[in-house]
Amino acid sequence: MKTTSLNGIWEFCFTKDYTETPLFNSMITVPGCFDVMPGKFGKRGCGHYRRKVFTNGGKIMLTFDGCGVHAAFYWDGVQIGKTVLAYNREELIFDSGDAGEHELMVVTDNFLSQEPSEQFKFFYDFYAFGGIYSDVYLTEFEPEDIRHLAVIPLDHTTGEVKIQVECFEKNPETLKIAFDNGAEEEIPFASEFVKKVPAFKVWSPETPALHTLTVNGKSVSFGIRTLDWSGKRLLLNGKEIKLIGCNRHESHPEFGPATPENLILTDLTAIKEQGFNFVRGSHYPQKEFTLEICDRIGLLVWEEALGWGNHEPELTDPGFCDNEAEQCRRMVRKSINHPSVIIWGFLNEAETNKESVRPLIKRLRDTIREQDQSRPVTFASNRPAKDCCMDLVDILSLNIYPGWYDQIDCDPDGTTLIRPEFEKFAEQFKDVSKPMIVSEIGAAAIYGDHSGYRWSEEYQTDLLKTVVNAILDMDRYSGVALWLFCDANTYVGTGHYLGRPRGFNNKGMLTEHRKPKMSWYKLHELLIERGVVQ
Ligand code: ADA
Repeated sequence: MKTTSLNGIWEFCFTKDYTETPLFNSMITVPGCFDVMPGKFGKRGCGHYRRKVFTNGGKIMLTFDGCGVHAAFYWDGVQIGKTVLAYNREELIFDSGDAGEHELMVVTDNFLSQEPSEQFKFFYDFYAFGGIYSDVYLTEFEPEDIRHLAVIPLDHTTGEVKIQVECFEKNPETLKIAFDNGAEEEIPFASEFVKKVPAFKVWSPETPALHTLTVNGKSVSFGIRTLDWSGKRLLLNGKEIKLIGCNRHESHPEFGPATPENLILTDLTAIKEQGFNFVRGSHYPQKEFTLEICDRIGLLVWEEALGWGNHEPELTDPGFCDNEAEQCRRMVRKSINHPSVIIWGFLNEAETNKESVRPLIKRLRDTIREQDQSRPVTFASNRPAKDCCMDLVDILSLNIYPGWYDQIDCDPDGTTLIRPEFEKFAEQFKDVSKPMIVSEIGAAAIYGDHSGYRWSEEYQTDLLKTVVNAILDMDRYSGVALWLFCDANTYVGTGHYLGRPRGFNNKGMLTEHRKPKMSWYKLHELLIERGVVQ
């Protein structure tokens, strides 16, 4: 099996719709969004990406790790697939024809439609960029090559792991297995079996030890750690853990979601060095590179399928439901080996106060559990007081904005609303034997506003410090993901409450160009004072 990256320079053309003939008179890099380019910023239309690919002939697999809003894929002019699942992995297996040079073309648009079945809606509070924004690669394989290898840790005290093997077309007679490039063991083929990792080390945020498993030449990296959410506390490797972290969008004004690796590494390292142990990948499946870094630096991740504020008509639409379930399936399959991923999520802030939505929530939970029972499943609810679906999932996750959206006439000090709100939910859920976390909370701050009022760096600082202190003080809460790591592109004028000055969600602790606001520094000091960071 041979995997080759198809990232790099591709021929490119932008057209305003599908009727215009593409001229391919310019170039673009892959990954690369087209609507961050000069002259195309903010435009809706189609990006046509084209390049030559050399193969040895026969069946191949092309993998696209994120493009959209919609995309169609062509090989030598023939359509080989299409997707409506932005941010999700697409694997296309087909006969590439004779050995030699071929043409690969991707046509991807950033049109937002009002169709209920659409996954990326016009009202989402983050900008829908267009293009191929993640890695593309080619895999040339033999029928018996291994397509997918999953390693699921079972016991952090014995190093036992469950291994699942899936081949491309045919199962080989035997499997040659080695851990950490050590001695090879040959066993009869099995699609699932249990092994003990020799001389294993436990993965944790403090000691993010990784292992490698190689089976018939295919290698994957994994970590040994276990999670327990059977009571009110979340346990990592048998010990209670408090998640203190933030939400992060894979976004930058100059790159959209085609964030360069250097930026991802810098963001995640900054989050870790801040003293946070947790990042919620809002609101879509995460890039491989992002998760690889989280594995390596020991940052715990909540990964979720794309969704935002979806309403009953979509949540009961068969097309939307099938797509959301397919997203959940692909997300788990893609990320199963990452020890950093400790929570699976979906459908941020859906209308989960409607009974009619329960079948979908149950379906998504079951889709995830069918593939992985080693991690808890949740969704972030912005209506916890009247939510009727939270009993279906493993963690109670609250998106609440006391001191910002709620009781907005409470000036001068909305921060006094935080603890009472936390106490209210602690009381509401006191008999529910599930961990509870605040999955979003925050306040916007315009960089440089030092008025002390709402929108100032001071107000944001006070609010976030109050939140972190309360979460650290209150036993009922297993953690918080502050909203938001850095300011991120969204829309002005789409009716978002209180508006979105500059076309950004300004609740970042850093600006969109990663300049820290006051809250970033002050929270670090607080985490030192509270003994969270040494
Ligand atoms: C919600 C939502 C976020 C963001 C936030 C806000 O909680 O989940 O994506 O829109 O509100 O800034 O209002």
